[in-house]
Amino acid sequence: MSNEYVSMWKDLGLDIEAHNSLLTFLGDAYKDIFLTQKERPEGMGYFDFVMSEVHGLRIKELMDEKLQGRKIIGSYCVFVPEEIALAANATLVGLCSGADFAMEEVERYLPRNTCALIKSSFGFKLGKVCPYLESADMIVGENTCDGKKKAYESLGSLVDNLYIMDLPQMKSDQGRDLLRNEFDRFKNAVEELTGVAITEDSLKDAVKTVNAKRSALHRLCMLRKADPAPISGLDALLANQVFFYDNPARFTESVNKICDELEKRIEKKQGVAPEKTPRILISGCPMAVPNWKLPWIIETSGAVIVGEESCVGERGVRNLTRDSGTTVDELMDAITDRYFKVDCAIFTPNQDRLEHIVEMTKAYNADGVIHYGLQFCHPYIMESIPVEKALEEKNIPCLRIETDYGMEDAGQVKTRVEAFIEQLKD
Ligand code: BJ8
Repeated sequence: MSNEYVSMWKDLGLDIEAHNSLLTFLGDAYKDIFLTQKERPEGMGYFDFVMSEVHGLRIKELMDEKLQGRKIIGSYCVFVPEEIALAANATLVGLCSGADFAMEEVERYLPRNTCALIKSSFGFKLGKVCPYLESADMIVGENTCDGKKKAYESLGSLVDNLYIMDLPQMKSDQGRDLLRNEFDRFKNAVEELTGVAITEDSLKDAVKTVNAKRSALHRLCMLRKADPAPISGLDALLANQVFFYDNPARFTESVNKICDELEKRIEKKQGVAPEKTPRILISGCPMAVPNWKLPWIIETSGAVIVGEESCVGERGVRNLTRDSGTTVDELMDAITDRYFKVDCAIFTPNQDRLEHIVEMTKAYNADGVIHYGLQFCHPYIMESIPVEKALEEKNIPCLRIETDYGMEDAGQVKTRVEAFIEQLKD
């Protein structure tokens, strides 16, 4: 690692030793899981580079942006509108993490039976290993599940720049009004942070930038309908994960480049696995870097993942924002309408999500669905039962997996996944 990065991390207050061990773990896992895959598209080279520099070059870029007066906003949820941040000269980065860290310390703040995603975020703060969190000028927490809601109360004692966004729990007119009001309040807070007033032009440009990012990922999703699958689920997940860190324009260009390559592969019937390999749709909790356990198990057990019904996946990117508004107010309405469609399991009732999972299964020619619930995540684990029922009604096989970030249950999960894949072959 270059000395320049080490001094940058020191300036950010990272624990250099702990951070080095995290980077070693990340590098090893990446090598074992991603670089051993066969027939990877050449365009994945860009994502390999991004991952090798995820705490290096990208952080340097963010620090340079800060020197030029730009602000960095960190978020834990796809409900935080990137459009508003961009329009006010700020960069939005994702802060969720997918590995256990400093767990003993974490359990001084959170009960043991808290989901791994929340614990991990605390672990990265307490262990001083997340340069994104440390470079953020504002950290946005949102009132989604009870776990996050209460955890942010404790996080407030660990950081001095926490902003809480309230969110509705029902898709009613009142729920939409609440979201619109909260987005207005967020807009005011971001303008105050950056000292930049959002204009119709800046908001329109930001909407276009984010739409382009989402469209590129959507294009990638559509190409995964092909059999043989032109890209592995692991690589597609990686692109979805990088969405939360990368420079938006560069990300869009890189994903579109991969899509060009995939189109050629599809023409030549070239795939990452032979035709008729069992095809899986994953549905459920988001998977943050480096949470690659379940996809890795699935794709080393004789199946290929063809879609993710997840916030790090289609739930996060599927809807675009109308960019036809001619005033800030109209554009804010369009942003509200777009985000109000996100069918997170914190909503009740959440029929749209059930229908969307069935739709996705058909659209991607999936043979079965694996529902991924993080242990202690009540919204998704409880909703996995209606999901399974909705799929059963359509004769779509479903396997419900409940797990965490640890590898202790990997053997057991693999056995269940293998049995499920065998059943799909019958
Ligand atoms: S919009 S899915 S990103 S809240 S896994 S912390 S739900 S107990 S992450 Fe999410 Fe926004 Fe919804 Fe998406 Fe709670 Fe469950 Fe943990 Fe979760």
